[in-house]
This record gives sequence, structure tokens and C-alpha cells, in this order.
Amino acid sequence: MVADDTICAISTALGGAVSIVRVSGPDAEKNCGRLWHGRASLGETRARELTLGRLSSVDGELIDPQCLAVRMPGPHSYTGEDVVELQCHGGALCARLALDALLKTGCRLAEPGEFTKRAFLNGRMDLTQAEAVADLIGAGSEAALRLAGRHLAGRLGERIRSLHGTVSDVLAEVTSRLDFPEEELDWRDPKDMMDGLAAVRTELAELLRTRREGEVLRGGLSLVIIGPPNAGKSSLLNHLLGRNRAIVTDIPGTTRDTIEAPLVIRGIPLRLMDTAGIRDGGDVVEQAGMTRARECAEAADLVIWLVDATRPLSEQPVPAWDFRGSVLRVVNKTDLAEVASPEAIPISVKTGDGMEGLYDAIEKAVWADRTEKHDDVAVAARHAALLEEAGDAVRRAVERIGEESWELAAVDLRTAVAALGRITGQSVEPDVLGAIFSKFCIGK
Ligand SMILES: Nc1nc2c(ncn2[C@@H]2O[C@H](COP(=O)(O)OP(=O)(O)OP(=O)(O)O)[C@@H](O)[C@H]2O)c(=O)[nH]1
Ligand SMILES: [Mg+2]
Repeated sequence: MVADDTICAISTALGGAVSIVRVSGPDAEKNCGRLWHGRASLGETRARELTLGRLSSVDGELIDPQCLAVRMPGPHSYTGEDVVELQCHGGALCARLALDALLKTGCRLAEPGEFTKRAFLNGRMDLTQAEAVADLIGAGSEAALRLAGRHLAGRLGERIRSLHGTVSDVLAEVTSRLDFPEEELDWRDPKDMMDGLAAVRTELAELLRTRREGEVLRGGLSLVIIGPPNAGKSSLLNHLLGRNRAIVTDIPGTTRDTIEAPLVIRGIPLRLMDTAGIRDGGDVVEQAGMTRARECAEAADLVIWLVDATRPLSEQPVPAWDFRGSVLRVVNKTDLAEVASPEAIPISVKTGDGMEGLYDAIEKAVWADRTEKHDDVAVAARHAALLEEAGDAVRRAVERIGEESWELAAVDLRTAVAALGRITGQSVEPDVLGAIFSKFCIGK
């Protein structure tokens, strides 16, 4: 066990019907046992079974007359340590008082993600699984949730460990050639080693290709609607959200500030934004709104340039701005006027016509550089950087082995092994752990 202190935190969001206070560490049972009193003492309750009791402060003042307690002795617990969870009544106060009482028994308040960090340090999960816990909690779509679930089940970790194993085997072979150069041992054929490493490189490249999906699902891309006043931008936002979020009127210049809302289209979590109409003139407020619209559009992952079918398209060109993402040209109000333009997607927010075509275009733009989506796993930026490092090192190692430069090959193979080890946490620096777990919420 890695920790000698006992940590506690409220693990549920405030305001629900039930609050869970979680305690982990060597004194979890002892400290909770001072506060929780059932028919039997806490230590005598059956492990991993909820038991009803009452919760009081260290001084015996009642906190909750009906509090369920469950003890999960290590190592078969989330953290691998002795864990106790107290389920008390919800609302703002019970859990707060329970936490105060636990601090008085000598527990320490857990840092964000500290339970999961202990689980990792105690070998209950690898680093990709620990990261998946945060992804699962933060998932913005079902696809993101399922991806996090597969990572939590260990799918990414397994693939990395298998690569780590292959490269380590070659490294062992190369090292023994260095250690016993005179002996004519039963050496493995260099060609065979090079083939093995080539397969590793292919697999590394495959994993790197999943990066886009990882970013899309974890990040929530930004989709910004811009266009001339009155084109129907706010109407489109409301239609996509299925509720009247933004004010719609027939007065041009209705929307002043940007309006943002989360949205899922075809499994893709998006941050949708409506903006002020773009035109010359307008008052100070409208001008400020247009500046904001431009900033948002230029920074967006995806932009919809929405124009009005009742006006000539030539009068509504896409502004010559510095867009970072791709721009979809969409013509609205096709119920009022026919449009014949091969470049623009025709829709009518009023009748709902053309919406599927718009969804298709959004989906296509998001997955632009990928043919098939929904891989088993999808790597995040941290993984991708290490995969690239490993890939480069393996490529160099193959060349060295080809030249029979065993010493140099060993250096490159060690670099590759270390990089792969840092993905799963087999070898990892404390500052990396700090960066990963600080993103967690308290109580997880
Ligand atoms: N006929 C028809 N009218 C529409 C359609 N979409 C929006 N409108 C109408 O167009 C007018 C302007 O709609 P808004 O959504 O406020 O337009 P906007 O682009 O947000 O306008 P600003 O905020 O002023 O830039 C409203 O009267 C809407 O009812 C459509 O598909 N067909
Ligand atoms: Mg508007």
C-alpha cells in the first residue's frame, strides 16, 4: 500500500437525494467506526454490504439518524486500500457535517482525483484506465461514454502493453548480444526482429490515426453559425436544440451577443454558437456583437455560413476571414424561394426540409480526414505524443539492427519502451501524474 494517511471527500454532487462520503486509507474503518453506529460496530458488519445505522459527530451529536455504511476492505476496493462509504441524506448539510466529523477523527480532505490516483499507484488500474474515469464522467455524448468505457475496461492499455512486450523482447535479445558477444548463442535472426518491429510500427500508426476521433469525442468541437442579419441563424440554433433558446424576430439585428449551448449530432458532441448578423453599419452594441462573431468563427472547429434564399446569393458571399476550421455554406428559407447552387446546402428551418443533408455535411466535415470511425480505442493528445516518440525510436532501431549496430539499437529500443511505458504508467514521472489527476473532480 502506498499511502499511510486516510483521505475523505464527498463523492456526489450537492443537492441530490443521497450524498456519498467516501473514505480510503489504513484508518478508514477505525475513523468511520467512531461516527457510525449500527446494531453491530462498523468493523463487524459484512464486507461490501450496506448496513443501516446512525451517524453522529465525534462528540456524539446526531448528524443523520439513517445512514447506510459499507466497508470494502483492501485490496479488493476501488483504491486498493480499506474503503468505507457512508450514504447519508442529501441536501447541503448532512454530507458537509459528516465530512467535518471525519476530519476531526484524523482523516484528510482528498485532493481532486486522489482516490483514482491511489487506485493507479496500488496497481488497481493502469494510467489509461485512470484517464478513462475522468473521460467517463466528462463524456458529452453516448459515443464518448462508450469510448471511455472501453478504455476503462483496459482496451487501450492492453494494446499498448502488447507493443511494450514485443519491443522489450527485442531489446532483451539485443542486450544479450551486447553482453555475450563472444558466445555463439542461439541468436534470433535480425530479419525476424526487424519484421517484429515493423509490425509494431504499423500498429503504432493505426493507434495514432484514432487521435482525431479521440479529440472529437473528448473535446466537443465548436460549431459557430454566422451569416447576414435575418438569415435565420437563431431559428437554426433553436431548431437544432429542439427548444427556443435564442430570441427570433423578423427585425434584422435581433441577436447581439453570442449564445452557446451543448448539442449532440450523430454522436458528435458539439458546442453550438449563434452570433450577431454580419452587416455594414449598426449601432455600437451590434458592432461589438459582430466583432465577437468574427472572433468566434475564426477560432471555431466548424462554421456554418447561413444565408437567405430570398436574396441573391452573390450579395451574400462568405466573408474573407481567417477561418481555422472548415466552412459549410448553407441557404435557409428554401420554402420561400428556390435556390440552385451546387455549393450550398439548401434548408428550411421553418419546414425542416434539408436538415438531414445538413447533418450529413456536419458529420462529413468532422470526420474529414478519416474513412471509418468508431475504433475500439481512440487516443488523446498525451498518448499521441508518446506514440510518435515510440514510433520514431522503433524506426531508428530497425535501421540500427539492419546495420548490426547493436549498441545504438539498444538505445533506441530503450527510448521506445520508456515512451510506451509512460502511456500505461509502467514508468511515469510524478509531474505527469500531477497533471493528469488535477483535472479530476474531488471525491473521484
Ligand atoms: N419562411 C421562413 N422564415 C424563416 C426561416 N427561418 C427563419 N425564418 C424567419 O426569419 C426571421 C429571422 O430569423 P432569426 O432566426 O431571428 O434570424 P437571425 O439570422 O438570427 O437574425 P439576426 O439575429 O438579426 O442576425 C424570423 O422572422 C424567422 O421566423 C425559414 O426557414 N423559412
Ligand atoms: Mg439571431
